[in-house]
Amino acid sequence: MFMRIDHIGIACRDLEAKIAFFSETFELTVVAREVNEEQGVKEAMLHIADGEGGGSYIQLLEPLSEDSPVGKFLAKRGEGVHHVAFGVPDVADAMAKINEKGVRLLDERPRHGSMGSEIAFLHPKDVGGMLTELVQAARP
Ligand code: V0V
Ligand code: CO
Repeated sequence: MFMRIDHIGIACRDLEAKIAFFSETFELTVVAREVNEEQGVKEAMLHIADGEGGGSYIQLLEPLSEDSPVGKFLAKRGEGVHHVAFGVPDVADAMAKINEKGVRLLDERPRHGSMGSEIAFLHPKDVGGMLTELVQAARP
């Protein structure tokens, strides 16, 4: 079902400062920047590698408001790893198969994600405490 790790999402207070740190320290290139109102984030994707069905990235996330998912996470836990996203061939199909196994979905249908992807989240309490995202990358 999972083809690769699509991205690791990192919650940060100052997106520009973290972009500078990650790109300079690890020699990574920013390939996309987006404001996603629905998810309450301003985010940047730093490219690591290319894989089957899409690439692998670090996703830096700054909240648009305190009551957004990332805003609440920062208040509760501070900066750090917020979620792990796995690449799947078909997000709706993966959602159905995973939900059948008793894992709660946080989305009833796929949402718009970074770089034209289709995404959905799984409840962290059902995945060993890890907020998990499914990503179907945009077709090239
Ligand atoms: C909360 N919890 C987490 C967590 N956030 N555990 C692990 N990782 C996280 N990131 C724990 C929290 O400590 C609580 O456990 C429990 O889950 C319920 O959390 P809560 O604080 O009561 O509830 P909320 O209101 O903070 O909601 C948490 C959830 C919410 C996960 C339901 O953040 C959500 O719906 N997230 C999905 C959307 C999202 O995160 N979007 C931003 C990324 P205790 O304390 O009760 O034990 S957008 C993105 O990645 C994009 C656009 C992309 O990739 O393209
Ligand atoms: Co993400």
